[in-house]
Amino acid sequence: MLEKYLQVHPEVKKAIEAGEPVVALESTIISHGMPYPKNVEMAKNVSKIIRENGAIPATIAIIDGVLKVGLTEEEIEFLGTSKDVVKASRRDLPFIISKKLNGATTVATTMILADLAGVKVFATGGIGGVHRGAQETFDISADLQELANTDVAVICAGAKSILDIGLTLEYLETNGVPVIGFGTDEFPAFYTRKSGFGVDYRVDSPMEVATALKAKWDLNLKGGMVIGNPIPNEFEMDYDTITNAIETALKEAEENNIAGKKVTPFLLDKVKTITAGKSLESNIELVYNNAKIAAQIAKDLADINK
Ligand code: PSU
Ligand code: MN
Repeated sequence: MLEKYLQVHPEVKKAIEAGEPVVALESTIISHGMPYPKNVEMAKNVSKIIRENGAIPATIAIIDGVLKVGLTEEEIEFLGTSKDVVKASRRDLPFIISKKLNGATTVATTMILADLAGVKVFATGGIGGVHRGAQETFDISADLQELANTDVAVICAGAKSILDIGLTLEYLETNGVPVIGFGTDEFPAFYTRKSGFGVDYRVDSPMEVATALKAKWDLNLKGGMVIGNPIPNEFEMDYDTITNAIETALKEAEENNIAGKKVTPFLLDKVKTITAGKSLESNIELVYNNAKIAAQIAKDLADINK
């Protein structure tokens, strides 16, 4: 039944069946999160980094209505250049299939498809969350509900302060989603290493994360885990520069009545322009750093499951 919709790349399929480590990657970051050609360059390098760290990369997207786990370089190039790609969250899936569209998967949808294929570890840049002003707008990313329900671990550099980080953490707490600091006691804020908010647990090794994940799922404590891995020191942005850029971007979004799924891509693009591309460089570097740790976690998880 599943095969009717889902196509797992042969190399990825072989690895999953053999219990070898696989790391899922999202595609909204390629189509809506970064401009061409940096997006495609980033996506290819991320796959390379995952291989260098002993796991198989599986970039996830929907091509002509087919759910794909593991893309070819041509498919990555297509997603990075085509204007015809829908930002696909959970509710879009049935229609992207029925209308045979192309879809880029958000964190939420990447988790769903990874789980369907049997991939448990996923690396990205940042998760969606509770937006500032959500008390009025109700703008809360579907990523958070997915983390509550779907058994996939997400390695990210925290949440950007385009979001309300405090409310995002409260939401995750309510929904029973563990929030971990990898080598830190603070939840990272994407472009910066610190957010001013603590994490539930600090862990200092990939094996410790793998052990906790195994325990969680052995006990059927459904849902994911957020592993916050701070951006490396040398790529961190200046706090005032990024804070000012985000404030300006938020103001422009409001003035232009940007709403719904357009909000996050709009803000990312504005921040990039305001910082003259510096935020994009930081964004790319933190994804690489997450890919590396995710591959190591996937490896340790595969080892303890053998
Ligand atoms: N944060 C980034 N880059 C991104 C995204 C978030 O730095 O590309 C994307 C991810 O795919 C995430 C999605 O799942 O935005 C969240 O969108 P929304 O806020 O509309 O749920
Ligand atoms: Mn939203």
